[in-house]
Amino acid sequence: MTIEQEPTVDIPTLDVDPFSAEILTQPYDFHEQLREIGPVVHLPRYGVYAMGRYDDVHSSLVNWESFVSSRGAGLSDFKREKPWRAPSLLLESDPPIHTAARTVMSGVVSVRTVRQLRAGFESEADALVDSLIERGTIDAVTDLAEVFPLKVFPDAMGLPAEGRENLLPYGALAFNAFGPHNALLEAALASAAPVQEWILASCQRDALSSDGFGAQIWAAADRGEITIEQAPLLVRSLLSAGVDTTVYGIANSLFALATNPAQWTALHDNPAGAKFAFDEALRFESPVQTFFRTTPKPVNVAGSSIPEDSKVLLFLGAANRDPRKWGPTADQFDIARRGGGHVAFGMGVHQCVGQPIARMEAEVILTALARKVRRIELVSEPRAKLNNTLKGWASIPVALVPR
Ligand code: Z7Z
Repeated sequence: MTIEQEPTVDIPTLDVDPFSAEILTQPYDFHEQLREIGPVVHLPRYGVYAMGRYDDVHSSLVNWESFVSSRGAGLSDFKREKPWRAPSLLLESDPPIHTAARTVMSGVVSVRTVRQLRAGFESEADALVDSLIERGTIDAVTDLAEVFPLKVFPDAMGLPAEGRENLLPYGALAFNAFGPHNALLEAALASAAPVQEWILASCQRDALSSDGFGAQIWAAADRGEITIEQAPLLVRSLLSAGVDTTVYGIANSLFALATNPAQWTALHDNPAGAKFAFDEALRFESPVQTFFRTTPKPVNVAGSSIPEDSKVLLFLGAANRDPRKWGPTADQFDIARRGGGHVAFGMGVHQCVGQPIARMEAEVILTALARKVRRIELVSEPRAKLNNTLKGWASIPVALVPR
């Protein structure tokens, strides 16, 4: 038993599977239920605790000592189960081990290093948007949101052109693997062996050009800031977390804009607002919907006592629509809101280290579109893409009407 600092209340239970196809595609009613029923909710289906209110999700993310990452950011507790791959030095670690890896990575993907890539990204974006406008009707996912990051990010990493088709399937695997061992994970695992092999090989020094992020990670190992054994794992982190997340983020932004024509018009009238539109889109439909932490000790959250050794599922997507934080229009997409403060990139010591490049990719492609496209209109039903962690689209057929 522990000494409680605060009075405790009973933790309510919800017999719902948040990883079911229904909730993965339409999570928002469930999110509301989760937020309203209490600050902490027990999900007996998986024997885990869950939070969906902004303040509680935020403070749990910041409190890395009570909500650790070293036991995995997925459902699996690394103390009890062998992870599906060697744990990430960044994601699946706590300070002080986390700190050295994080310091190297924030030097590699800094605002300064990313600034030097901007002009190149802008010409890629302009060329892509021009060719898409020429076609008129396109798929905003497979012709745009996948194409742009899959060109500029692997180039920035220093990856060769061959084999890049493995990046999206690897991301799908990594993000499905944070959830339960359901049909989605099974499907991702089915064809994963060659994909995993390619990723592993691509993390080695001689697979990477001498001027990309990959080479800079290896240079940090040469300087002794990390060990030589750690370098390929940090390259793997960028390949795991750097592609699907931005693809989903850009696609979700385009979906929100295409289905809210007045918002597109506002952006078209002021393309400099692209970066704010992206933040609001991340808040409105967060690509990373959930991940887990683990409690090494009992912990009290807003009067609810979570036992030691619990897995805790944090609903970033629910926090980002919590009316307690965002007011009565939380469910509306409004680029004038200035959605900053959302937890779509996480918060605290693990907050997305790739943010500078993710933001720059999104800003550059949305700016090019905003300048050149007067209207973006859905031409048929979008199709959702299912993933245990990511929310997004497999297909968004749109017409681009040039200015
Ligand atoms: O280090 C890694 O391999 C890594 C993988 C996934 C880092 C981060 C993520 C991740 C990103 C997990 C966003 C959840 C949400």
